[in-house]
Amino acid sequence: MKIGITCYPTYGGSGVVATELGKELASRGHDVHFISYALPIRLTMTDHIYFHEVEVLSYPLFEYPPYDLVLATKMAEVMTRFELDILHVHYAIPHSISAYLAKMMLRDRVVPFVTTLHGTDVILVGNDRSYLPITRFGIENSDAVTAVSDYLKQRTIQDFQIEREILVVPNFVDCKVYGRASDRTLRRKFAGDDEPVLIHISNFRPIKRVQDVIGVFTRVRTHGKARLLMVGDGPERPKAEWLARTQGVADDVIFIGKHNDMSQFLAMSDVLLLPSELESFGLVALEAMACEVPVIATHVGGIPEVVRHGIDGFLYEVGDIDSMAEGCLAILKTPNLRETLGKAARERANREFCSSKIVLQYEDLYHRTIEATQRPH
Ligand code: GMT
Repeated sequence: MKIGITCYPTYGGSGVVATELGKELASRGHDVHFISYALPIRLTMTDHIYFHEVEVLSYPLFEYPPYDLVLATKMAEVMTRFELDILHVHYAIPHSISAYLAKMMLRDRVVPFVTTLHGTDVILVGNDRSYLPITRFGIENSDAVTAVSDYLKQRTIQDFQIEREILVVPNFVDCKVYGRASDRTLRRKFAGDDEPVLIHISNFRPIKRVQDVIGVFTRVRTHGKARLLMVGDGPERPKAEWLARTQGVADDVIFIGKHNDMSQFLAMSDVLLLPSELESFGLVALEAMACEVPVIATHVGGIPEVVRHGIDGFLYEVGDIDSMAEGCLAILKTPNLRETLGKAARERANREFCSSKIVLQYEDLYHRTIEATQRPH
């Protein structure tokens, strides 16, 4: 197939999922055309992968340059020139609207589009009445819609009064790339052999509650040596750095910043901390599980569909940092518990969320959607 993919190219789960999906599809022989304003961060140009940059013209009249229109124009151009069979957009706003416009612009052919909902697109927009009608329009007029968890599907149906079918296709991980590291060289750069390594990876937005990450670590640190790796960057990073200083743990908290390869940090860590206020899926939890890293997270959104409490890690109420610290200490101090949880987590990631299996679901959906579009109504 010839498949177009549009996503946000910046750091964030939706762009990562779109990029990994495109790479998998290309490795299976499909031609994959990425259409975005920059090269997605994890994208490497290999056979069958193409990138089309959307360049936004600025003009003094435009206080807000209309990216969605330029994107629609580029989508229509790529659809025609490369004879795309289907377009897959990740994140409803504005991508599904641009895809709809592009589809309408074509005269000779119909190129269907699939919209994948990732979470903040629906949940934040759902709370903002100014975007709600256009988001609902995009969802209703997509040729197929998927959501990354059952939670997100139900939330979308409820918030937008959607009646059309929404298919749940969970996020996935490449279990060949994500796994436990046997070589301790990288780990020794950050921690002594007697120091467990806790890790947090995010875009440091308020929804991630980085203050709770520092709070949990501070409590764990009072019971013995430990180190915390903070990977990523975003608006709450200064607050996290300040808290680490004021709570007296700054020497043991390492802020790594943005990085393209998270797998190497997860592969050497002992516990992942994900105390988010909300996650529609929690991709980083799945990536940690594939690396045999137990997860301490919140019982919110789609996280319980990924992490099983007491089997792959432990789930708590939002803000309950005392219990999270207790769970963390149990993992670190109970003999073999980290290994037992880690092995169960890896086994689940491999069995339920392996990229090779999930990509087949998308391929099947593309075939069905193309076929339905060609069928006379
Ligand atoms: O979590 C973020 O702020 C980034 C956001 C995104 O749009 O990239 O992540 C969302 O999509 C990810 C990939 O499907 C999910 O794993 C995250 O749970 C989801 N974030 C939220 O729902 C807050």
